[in-house]
Amino acid sequence: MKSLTKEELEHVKQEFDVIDIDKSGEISMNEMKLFYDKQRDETINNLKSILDKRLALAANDEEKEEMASTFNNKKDTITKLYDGKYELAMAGDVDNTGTITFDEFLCHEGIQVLKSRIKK
Ligand SMILES: [Ca+2]
Repeated sequence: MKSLTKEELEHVKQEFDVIDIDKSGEISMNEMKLFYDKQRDETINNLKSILDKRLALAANDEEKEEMASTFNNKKDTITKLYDGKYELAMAGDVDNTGTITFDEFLCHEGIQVLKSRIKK
């Protein structure tokens, strides 16, 4: 039976504390949403700045339109991705209280850590 190392456990705890904005010891749906919305916005903003640089170099309007449409498609994909991550994270609320306790978070995140270990 594999278990998390002290460092991995510490990392999960740190992540929990980042999401638990009001430090109540539980992650509310709102806190979880904010966490993933922030990641989503950062990802989209990065893409947007790449788009802006490429638009400046575009040869013509047609190319610009194509770039903008590719960007919009990616934006939709990213939005769906983070909505999915949020849904998945809240599915960790096994006792249906509407909040994620550290134990629930650890169950969900701990599995991700162990999975990533297998991939290595
Ligand atoms: Ca909280």
